[in-house]
Amino acid sequence: MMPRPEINGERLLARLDLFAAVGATPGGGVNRQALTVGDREARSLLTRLAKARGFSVFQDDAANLFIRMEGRDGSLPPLLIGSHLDSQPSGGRFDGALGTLTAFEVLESLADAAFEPDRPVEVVAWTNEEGCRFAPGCMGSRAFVEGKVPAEWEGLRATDDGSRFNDDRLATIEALAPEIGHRRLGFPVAAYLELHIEQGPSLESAEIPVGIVTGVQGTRWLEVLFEGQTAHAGTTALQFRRDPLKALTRGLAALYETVMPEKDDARFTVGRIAVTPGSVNAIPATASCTIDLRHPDTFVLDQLEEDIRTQLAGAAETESVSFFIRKTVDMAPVTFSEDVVAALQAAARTAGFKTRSMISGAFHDALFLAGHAPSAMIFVPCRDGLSHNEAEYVKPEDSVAGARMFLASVLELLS
Ligand code: HGY
Ligand code: MN
Ligand code: MN
Ligand code: MN
Repeated sequence: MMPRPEINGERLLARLDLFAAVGATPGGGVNRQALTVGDREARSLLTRLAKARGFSVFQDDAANLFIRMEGRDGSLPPLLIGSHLDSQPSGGRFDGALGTLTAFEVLESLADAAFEPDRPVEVVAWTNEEGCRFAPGCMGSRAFVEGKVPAEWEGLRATDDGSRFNDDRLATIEALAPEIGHRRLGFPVAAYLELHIEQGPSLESAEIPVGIVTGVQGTRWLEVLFEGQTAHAGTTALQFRRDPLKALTRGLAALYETVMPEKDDARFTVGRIAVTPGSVNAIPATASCTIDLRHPDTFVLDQLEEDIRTQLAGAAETESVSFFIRKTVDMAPVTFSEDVVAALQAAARTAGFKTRSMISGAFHDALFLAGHAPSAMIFVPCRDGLSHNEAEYVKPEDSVAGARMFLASVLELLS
């Protein structure tokens, strides 16, 4: 009788420490932005670990990284599990990495028990989930589902050093090419499962170790630009100014004070703001910002997007400046597969976990995979629900419990 696969908690926790050292920041977090040296170092580390276990490793034209365990019938579409290794510039050591490393720990625990699944099981580390260095987010999973690298990404420039997306994508592929195989973009997948930290407070406050994620809310990113006239700060009377920053701040104040509070389940964030020419004694020529807008309901997103355009255009008119707005990301809300959610609920019963069903406030690669294969997610609690912050933290016992739930779910999906 084959031993039942077991998670090796110590091994997982040691791996989390190992990867937390890649791109480590002084504040205890990580800066492993997509397609940078830090991202490549994490990919190379995971590749070395995978090859040491005898798994085969591949990448595709979007630099997605795959680790394959063979099954009895290699022609069957694999069960795909994973997340991402790229991070925010002041990111935490668990966002993405926990999901990727628990997926790898599941593969290792299957191998430890000489478990031979009917179908292959593959771990994936998706390219550029975060979208902060190159927008949009979830580039790797989107390209995988679409089967191509979208042409409009050709000209993309990195927000940190201005490098070209394609240059960094190809350099990342090149870096591992001698050691691993290459595959075409996109292949049939039996089901996709991703574990991730909740990045919100509800599991921790309810003291529930496992969230069963039934869907993801919608996300839209907008880029806003006001153009006025730069002039002397000391000699230009207020009534003769065409000040784009005054228009931007007036418009944002209206959105913060009146529009957004009416929809308390909406999420409105201005993450980046810039002024040119940026001289202390010159009225700005331009003022620009990014907007991240989220809500579970597409109709409400449409309404809020309309309100944003109206408020900002009105502020531009009041200040006699030009106004431009561009949508760069539009991720519609998704509902995950009822069958996979049911398998997670069955696994939680088998493994003895109390769970809570919830939708995700953050977007994830599973949002795109949901359009390609039956998909769902598992959440684990993180301290104070804090994420996209160097202080992001998951209790060791919660990381291990999440991995055990992940293994139980994989065994359920393979049964
Ligand atoms: O922004 C997001 O929702 C994801 O965490 N990158
Ligand atoms: Mn993430
Ligand atoms: Mn993130
Ligand atoms: Mn994600």
